[in-house]
Order: sequence, then C-alpha cells, then structure tokens
Amino acid sequence: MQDNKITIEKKFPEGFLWGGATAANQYEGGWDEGGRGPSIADILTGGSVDKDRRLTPPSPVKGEFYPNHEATDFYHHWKEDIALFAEMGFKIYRFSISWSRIFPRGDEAQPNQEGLQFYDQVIDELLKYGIEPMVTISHYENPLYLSLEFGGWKNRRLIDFYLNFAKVLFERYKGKVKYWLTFNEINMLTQPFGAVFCAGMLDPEDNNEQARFQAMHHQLVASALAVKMAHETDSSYKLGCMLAYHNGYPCTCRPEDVLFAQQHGQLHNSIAGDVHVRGAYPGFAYRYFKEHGITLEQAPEDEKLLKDGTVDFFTISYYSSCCVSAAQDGERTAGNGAENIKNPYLQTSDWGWQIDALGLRYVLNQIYDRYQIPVMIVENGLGAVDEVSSDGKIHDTYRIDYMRQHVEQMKEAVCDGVDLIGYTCWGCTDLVSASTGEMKKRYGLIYVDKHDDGSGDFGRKKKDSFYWYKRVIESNGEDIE
Ligand code: BGP
Repeated sequence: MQDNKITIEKKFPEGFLWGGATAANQYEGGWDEGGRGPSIADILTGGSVDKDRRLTPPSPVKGEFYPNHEATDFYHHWKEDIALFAEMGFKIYRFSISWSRIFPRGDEAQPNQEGLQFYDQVIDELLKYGIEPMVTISHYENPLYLSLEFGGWKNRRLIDFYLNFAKVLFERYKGKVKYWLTFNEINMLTQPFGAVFCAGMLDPEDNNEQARFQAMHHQLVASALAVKMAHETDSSYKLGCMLAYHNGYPCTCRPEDVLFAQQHGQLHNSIAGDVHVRGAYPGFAYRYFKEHGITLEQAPEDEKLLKDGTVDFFTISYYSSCCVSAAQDGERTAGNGAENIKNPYLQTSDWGWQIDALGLRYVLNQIYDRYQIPVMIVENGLGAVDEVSSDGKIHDTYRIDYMRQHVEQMKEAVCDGVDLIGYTCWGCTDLVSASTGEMKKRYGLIYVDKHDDGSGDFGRKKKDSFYWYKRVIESNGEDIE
C-alpha cells in the first residue's frame, strides 16, 4: 500500500530554466540590413483590432506601414537587451533565427556570412552572462522568395531548403546552443491562421485543409529529418516540438459536447503532437482526413523518417482556454489563432483572450500523461495596453497578476509529477503582435518606446513586472508576491 502521508514539496526543481522568448520577425527589425532578404512578415501591413493585417505580395508597397521592418530593433539593441535579460537573472533566452538573414532567398547553397555573424554575437553575449540560448529554427518568417517561387510549404521542395538552413545552424553553433525548436506552433496549420504564418502560402486559394495538412506533413518530415541530423551532429543536442496548445472545455456535460471537446483536442493538438513524439499519425487523424476529403501525399520513406526523428522534449505556447460545443452555439471570443465560445467563469484580456491559469495545470498534466517526456512552456503572457505613468514608470500590475497565477499553477503541475523543465514568458521585451501587427498589444517586462503610428525612439524602460520577475527567478519561483 502506498504511504499516503508522503509530504509533497511544492518547489520548482533545481536548475529550472526561467527566461523569456521572442521571434526575429516581431522583434529584430533591420529587415533590409546585413544582406537579409525579405520574409513573408515583411509584406504584412500593420493592423489594429478593427483593421486586420493585409498582405501585399510580391513586395512592400510605398505608403503602407510594415511594423515588422523595424519591429523593436533588437538588431541594433541586442547588447543592451541581453544585459537587461541578465539583470533579471534569465537562465535561458528563446529566440528565432531569421531564415532570410542566413539564406536571403532560401534556396541558395551558401549562407550569408554577415547574417551568421549577427547571431554569433548574440549567442556569445548570452553565453557571457551564462544564459542558455534556445533557438527556434522557423518562427513565422519563411523567406518570401520561397512563397513566390514555390508556393510555400505545400511544396515538398521546401524540406530540402529548410534542412540546408538547419544544417548550417547545427554545425556552426555546436557546443554553444543546446536547445532547439524545429517549428513554432506547427499545429496552427489546423486553422486558417496558419496558411500564411506557418506555411508561407500567400494565395488565398491555398487556405484550405488539404493544402494546410499537406504543408504540415512536409514540416513534420522536415522536423524529423532535422532532429536526426542534429543528433548526428552533436549527441547532446536537445530538440523540441512547439505547439500552440488548444484547451477547449466542453460547454456542457452533454456527452455530445464532451466528445466534441475531445475531438477538438485530437485535431488541434494531438495530430501534430503524436507525429512529433510518437513518430506516427494517430488513427483519428486518418479518420479525419478521410471524412474531410484530405489526401496526404506521402513519400514511401516518410513513415520511417517520422519514426526516426522523434523529439526529446515538448514545448507549448499557452495564453488562454476556450469552450467548444457540438452545436457550435454561444457567444464567441478571440484566442490565439482562433475564435471560440466564451466561458462565463473566466475574465478576458483587452483582446478577448480568456485568462485561465488553472487551465495551464490541466494541459501540463494532459501533455505529460500522454507523452511522458520533459515539457516546457516557451510562451505565456498577457497582451495589454501599457501606459507610462506621470512618475515615468510602467505599473503593469495586471501582467504581474497574470504571470503570478500561471507560475502558481506551474508549481502545482510540478507537484502533480509533470517533468516541467522551464518557462520563457512571451515577448520579454515589447515587440510587434503577430496576429494584429500592433505595438499597442504589449507583452514585455521591458517597455520599448515605439508606437502604432511609427513614432518612438526605441528607448527601453523596465516595467514593474521586470522587478517582480527578477525576484521570481532569484527565488526559483518561491517569491511570487
Ligand atoms: C504566438 C506566437 C508569437 C506571439 C504570440 C502572441 O502565436 O508564436 O509569435 O505573437 O502568439 O500573439 P499575438 O502577438 O497575436 O498577441
């Protein structure tokens, strides 16, 4: 019999990886400097809540505003920003390498040395402070040329271009970078949002399930091959997948709703998750494909390739949860990449995303129960309007509250037995919003003077959350008040 008097220690494990996360297209700027070629993010105009972002292929148009061109200028502020990360005590920093900075068109044989030199400096600076670099190889920034010339990821040829890029990174950063993520939020391809952002498929005609699942298949094969290549390059490399984790509760306890919620999770999380971790599509994927007229073109060797390239750890972005119902009825509200039914028990952010810290404990348990490999939260945070107060400071207590509640639930999940290895809050320095293209939707612990009308001098300021997070890290999650 089990001893039910065992005292459970509510603590984060030693060596827990606290840090922050960004993506090149939303943060870096310097879009036409250092030999960089344009990426799909460079033809996305600014947006606002009432005016969605627009694409202007084949190139940026004079007179339009493209917030990602300058973003919040990490390209010229990297030294200062990394010093601020170090001051907060970051153990890890997740960032992406802009593909078109290394391969300006995407199909070249040789990389752009100037682009690599930029990341050499960044990585060396992180290591100088003892911060572990974590690289996302592809984060919403496919080279534009690959979209215009090849139609994006629905074309299998992109696998080789991606592997060429990954190979350069694995060889160059051997002994310096240990943690790698192959694709950001690969499962966004189950939603219309993913066609452009994940797959660089710019033609609206390609925004259908057939093309999106085909693109996802190519990315899953590319990911598996990259995992294999990385392990062969350096056996200490740790390769992870990254999913935007969808947490859809059934609207009611009607069995129809409960089953619908399960199927929602299978479709949006488990298809990609299972291929990444188990190396094969689950049965329900084949049923879904059949019933929805989706025919995946697979090469004969794909089955083996997927099996041979399974990931070492599982990472997620988690911002909110939603409700789902078989009847699809009920008031709707926004979320990461998709709109769903409102939960009457939850509050929302200014952008309608429902705040659900308890849901984070729920999904961490769900993931660990299913896969039993280390889990990491690589994006979480609150997109909010921050104002500089008359005292010159940014009192973002709402962000501290949000993060505190989530950190508390992470600790609960650790007590539940989840092998949680780290947490990188999203947009640790203010950056451009992916979905709306706004600067107004800020996530940072570090404020950047840059605004939606293009004004601002890129000056950095520590928000109240900066000091709070510093204490959290210093105390390994004990001091969260
Ligand atoms: C995730 C992306 C990030 C980031 C975040 C917040 O999907 O990986 O790139 O942008 O969402 O989303 P948003 O900026 O739309 O609020």
